[in-house]
Amino acid sequence: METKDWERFLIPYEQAVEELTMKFQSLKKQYVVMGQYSPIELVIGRVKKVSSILEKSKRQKISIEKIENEMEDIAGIRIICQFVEDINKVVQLIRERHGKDLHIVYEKDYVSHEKESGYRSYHVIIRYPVQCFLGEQEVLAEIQIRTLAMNFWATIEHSLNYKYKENIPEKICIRLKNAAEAAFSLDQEMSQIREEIKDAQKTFTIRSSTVSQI
Ligand code: 0O2
Repeated sequence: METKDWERFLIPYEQAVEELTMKFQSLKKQYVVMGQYSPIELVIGRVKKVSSILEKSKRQKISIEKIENEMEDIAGIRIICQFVEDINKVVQLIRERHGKDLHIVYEKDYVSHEKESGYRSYHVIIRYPVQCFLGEQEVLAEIQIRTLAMNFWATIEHSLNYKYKENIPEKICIRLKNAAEAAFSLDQEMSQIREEIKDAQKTFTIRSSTVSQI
């Protein structure tokens, strides 16, 4: 494909990323305005670079004609949460939208079933309709939902390892895997601390209301 063709091809993906990012950011804002805890901490969106699309199509043996129907993450949304439990809440929010403004194609749970590399994240593959110049067009998009700790690990590992797996010494891969486990332990520890704070707050509220009744 020529540069102009790629530009045209990517327009609906750019629109999908912009709309979805805005929708999830707005959802976060609504939680804040309503004075409620938001399971969404941060929303990031990106359209895959042409060089990455070509590299992935080569790696996964996807012909150029099939990219549109087979490459699921040209449009990518990343939703970052504070706590592991928030991931399920966000997935639930997305499931509630199925059949409304998006269609869930399938889900990949790399949180309970981490990848060989140590990667953890929850992926929801969706079809998202965008209104284009030539009418409605549905594009595939990947929503990745992960905690701050999972994102910290994935960002660093991606730049070090993911694309150059074969060239990274086994020793470093093992250390990266250990680091992924450490990040997950941190997530679990933070969740426990949060639960204990909640319990302490409940006890405090019950005690202070009993005192005010006396
Ligand atoms: P980008 O835009 O550079 O992040 P494959 O690419 O063949 O492994 P597939 O079949 O498309 O994967 O789906 P999968 O495994 O769910 O991976 C899709 C995306 O998840 C990747 O996109 C990464 O963003 C992320 N991911 C998956 N595995 C790992 C991992 O081991 N480490 C890190 N850091 N990220 C991972 P791309 O293609 O890398 O694109």
